[in-house]
Amino acid sequence: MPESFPPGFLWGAATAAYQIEGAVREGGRTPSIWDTFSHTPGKVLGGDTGDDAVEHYHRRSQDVRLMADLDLTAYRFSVSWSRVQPTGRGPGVQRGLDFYRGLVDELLEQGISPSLTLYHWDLPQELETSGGWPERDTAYRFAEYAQIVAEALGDRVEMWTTLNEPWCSAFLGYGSGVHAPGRTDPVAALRAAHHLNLGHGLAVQALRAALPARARLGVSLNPSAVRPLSASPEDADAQRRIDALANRVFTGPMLKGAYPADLLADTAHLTDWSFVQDGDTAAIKQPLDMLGINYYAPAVVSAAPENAAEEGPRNDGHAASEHSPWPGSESVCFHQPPGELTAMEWSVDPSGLYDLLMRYSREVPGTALLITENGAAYDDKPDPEGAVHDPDRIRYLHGHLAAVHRAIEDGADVRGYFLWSLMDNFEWAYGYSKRFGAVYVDYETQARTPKSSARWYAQLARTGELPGIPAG
Ligand code: IFM
Repeated sequence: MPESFPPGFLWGAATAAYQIEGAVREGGRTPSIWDTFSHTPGKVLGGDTGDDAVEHYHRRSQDVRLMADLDLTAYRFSVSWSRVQPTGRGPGVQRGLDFYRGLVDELLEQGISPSLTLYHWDLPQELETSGGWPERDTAYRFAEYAQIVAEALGDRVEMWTTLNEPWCSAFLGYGSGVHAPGRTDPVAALRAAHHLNLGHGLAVQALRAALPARARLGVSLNPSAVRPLSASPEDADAQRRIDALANRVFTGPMLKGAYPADLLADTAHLTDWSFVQDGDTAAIKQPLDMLGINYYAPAVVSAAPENAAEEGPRNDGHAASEHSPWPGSESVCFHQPPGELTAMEWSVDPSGLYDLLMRYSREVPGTALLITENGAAYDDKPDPEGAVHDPDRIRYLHGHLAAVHRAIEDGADVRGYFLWSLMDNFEWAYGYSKRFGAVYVDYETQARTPKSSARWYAQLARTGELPGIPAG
């Protein structure tokens, strides 16, 4: 029997503004932290930037037709904050808002449900210059921006996500410095995490006030499926520490209304957390209609061995840095699980996705789950006829979708799946060297070619039944 998904299950693909739009100086847009960072020598592989990206700003209609051709029923995109509210303060800019209005209208004409993410890492540079996410004011600015977008698009968008992967914004942006703005201060990273949480809570309140009752609100986290290397108590403690810093630092306040006591204890030598003011955790814990889960690979951790200094670089799946993104738990070791790897050197292990879906089904019963990102990078190349065959990606997707199906059978309320990514794009610190797309982009000509995985996924979107893995 083929694995069938529930009727109405959303079959989508996801992108993010800075990774695809380009046109960074058009329509009144001002620089974001990623413009500054990518133009700083040595920060992005090959000196790549998102200046042109894949020219989606100018190829929007072509890209929507491509989605329709692939039978997608949903599309997840993010809004560039500095395109719609340049500098992050003051009124919205119609030209910027019109771009997204046009995008949404074209999607709706094709029967594709838009899913809008307000923040996918591109803070207006001026707000960073004023202190960025480590400063409380940024949370208020974010809520104001959310209201502007809600007033402009609330009549036509039903699915709203506040933040995408706030862990990356806080800990890669301010801790290890491998993402914009490239700061390497563990306390700034913890402060940023709190103000991202606060921004989320304030934005949900602003969205609820501005949007019609039918709007569905959520957040997309990248929870870590973190596993201990051994059954030792030391490795169990390493797992607990990373679970606190990767997962519960966000789910604690957002879903349960409190920071976990063990997180506060693990970081007490760095900060007393007095930046959390009275009423903050109540403001952060807002009822959510859906929880977005972004999943790529699990993490395997252990306590630091005696000879930790000789261990070599920490292998936690993120771009290498001499600064840790794990404040207070810098000594925890990350291990490469055995088995198949993607081009990111991330292991292929769908059981991590299953485990996360079951975990959050238990922890937040009554909240629908969405897989808001899942996918893999491979070194795709066109054959002499120009076709792009990516059997590894088909196998990756098949395995992960079978895990989603199993979770649904076991009671998880999963409503949709967004493949990362619709098309090849700017992969942050790795520039254009890593291809996650279901659609191949020739960066010289900007021509788009659906890979064989895109056709495979289209069949799934059309039928709701998981296709087999093609032979050969
Ligand atoms: O490309 C990113 C995306 O922007 C956020 N989630 C992970 C993807 C792959 O690294």
